[in-house]
Amino acid sequence: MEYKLFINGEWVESSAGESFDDINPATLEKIGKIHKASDEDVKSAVDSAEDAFDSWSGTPAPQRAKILFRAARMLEERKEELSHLLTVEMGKVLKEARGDVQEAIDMTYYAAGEGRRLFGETTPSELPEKFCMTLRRPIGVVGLITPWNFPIAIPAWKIMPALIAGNALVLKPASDTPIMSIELVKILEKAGLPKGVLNLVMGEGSKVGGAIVHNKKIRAVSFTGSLETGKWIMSEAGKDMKKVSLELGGKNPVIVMDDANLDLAIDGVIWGAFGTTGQRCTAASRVIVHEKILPAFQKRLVERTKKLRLGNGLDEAVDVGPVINSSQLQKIAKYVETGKNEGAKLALGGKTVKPLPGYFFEPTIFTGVAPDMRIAREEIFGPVVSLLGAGNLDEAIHIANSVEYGLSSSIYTENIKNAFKAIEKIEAGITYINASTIGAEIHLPFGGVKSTGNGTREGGTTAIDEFTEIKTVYVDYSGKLQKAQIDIE
Ligand code: UN1
Repeated sequence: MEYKLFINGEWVESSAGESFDDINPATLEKIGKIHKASDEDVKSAVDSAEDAFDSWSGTPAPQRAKILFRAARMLEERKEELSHLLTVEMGKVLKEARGDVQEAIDMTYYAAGEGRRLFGETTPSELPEKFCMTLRRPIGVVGLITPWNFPIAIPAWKIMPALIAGNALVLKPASDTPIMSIELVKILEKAGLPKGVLNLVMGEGSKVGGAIVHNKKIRAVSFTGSLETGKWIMSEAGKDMKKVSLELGGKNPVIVMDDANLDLAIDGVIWGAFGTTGQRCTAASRVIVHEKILPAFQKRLVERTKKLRLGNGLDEAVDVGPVINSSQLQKIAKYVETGKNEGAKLALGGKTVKPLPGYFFEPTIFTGVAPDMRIAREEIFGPVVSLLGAGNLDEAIHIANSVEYGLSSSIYTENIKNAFKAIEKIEAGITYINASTIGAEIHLPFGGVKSTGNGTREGGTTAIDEFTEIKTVYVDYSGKLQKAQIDIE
């Protein structure tokens, strides 16, 4: 199958005649030939978004919402087929692929509902016969750059709130998973989105992403991906005062207290660490266990993890799919070497395996990990989890906070005091009590503190904040000059 760029409502070929292959990471079969955008293609995409902006932003939001509601219904009808395609393209097991598509459905309905809200505020004036309010305006042409680990959910998280707010968009999906974005764009096209409102360009982040970030007509950039790229985008976009929202890495801790329900904690750690083959920003990558229960916890975790089945995600009996590509596989293997050299002990896994020709890595558990080791501080983005010991809750929270990231976090405890202390003290955008670090729902804010982001949040009503500007309006109907701060008693 050949997949073209979508510019100004047309599916067009790469103007440079360039393309790249989309590969199934489980089987290494080629599933598509993807057209690669040239600088000129990115420019046309941005120009057509700019042309479409006036009429789209002038369309009443409840009318924009009708298109989103239609798209949501189409996504729902095609859920099973899209989930299948998602597993083939990205590798996550079918059950999780269905979750990914469901997250896109949920976000599309949620954003569509915002079409009849998009609330501003009203508040009294300090002066008589004067009315004060705020309203939301779209930002303009917005660039969206999305990762491969949630190939349809994350594009939907960005596209839907941005559209309902009245922006015109240029989307660049990750080169490992462009087909899911292409399908999403096709659905929006069929649902009646006017031409030019959403444009799709594929290609390398450094080139195509760079061309988006550097285009003067782009007023905002929303990016999910690595810290390194996020820093680059922030500094480049900052030169033109573009609004930037960043959703970067995580090194998410699970604290397991000595009063925890151990079965529950083990279920949560396995799901958090090895679900999606550990390829979530929210993955549980550090488990900080109370020393009293550490040996028992470790033994049971290893026993349970051994039972996980690796293979093609299309097989419903498989628990863990492949990692996305060979460079990720090498990166994970390198981190395992680093962990061993740093003195951590491998309690399970640690090797590349070949149940199929694709990129598979065993679920891996490190014990005896010290907080200053690289495997305890850096994002691995693979099926590798580190166990650390702590003598009490304060120490556990201290370790939890000792990394640069702050996305998700979790504590297992039956003690309400411990739970609330964790809520208060853990430096993270998300804290789960007696649940794993993954499982965010679309109608709540999603994002993190410290190097995980720049203070914005996706999802929830905060998604609307990400994609709107606030206009403050004063209406003086007194018919005379009234001076704020001065004409007061
Ligand atoms: C991500 O890993 O980038 O909470 C997003 C979760 C999912 C979203 C993860 N709902 O893990």
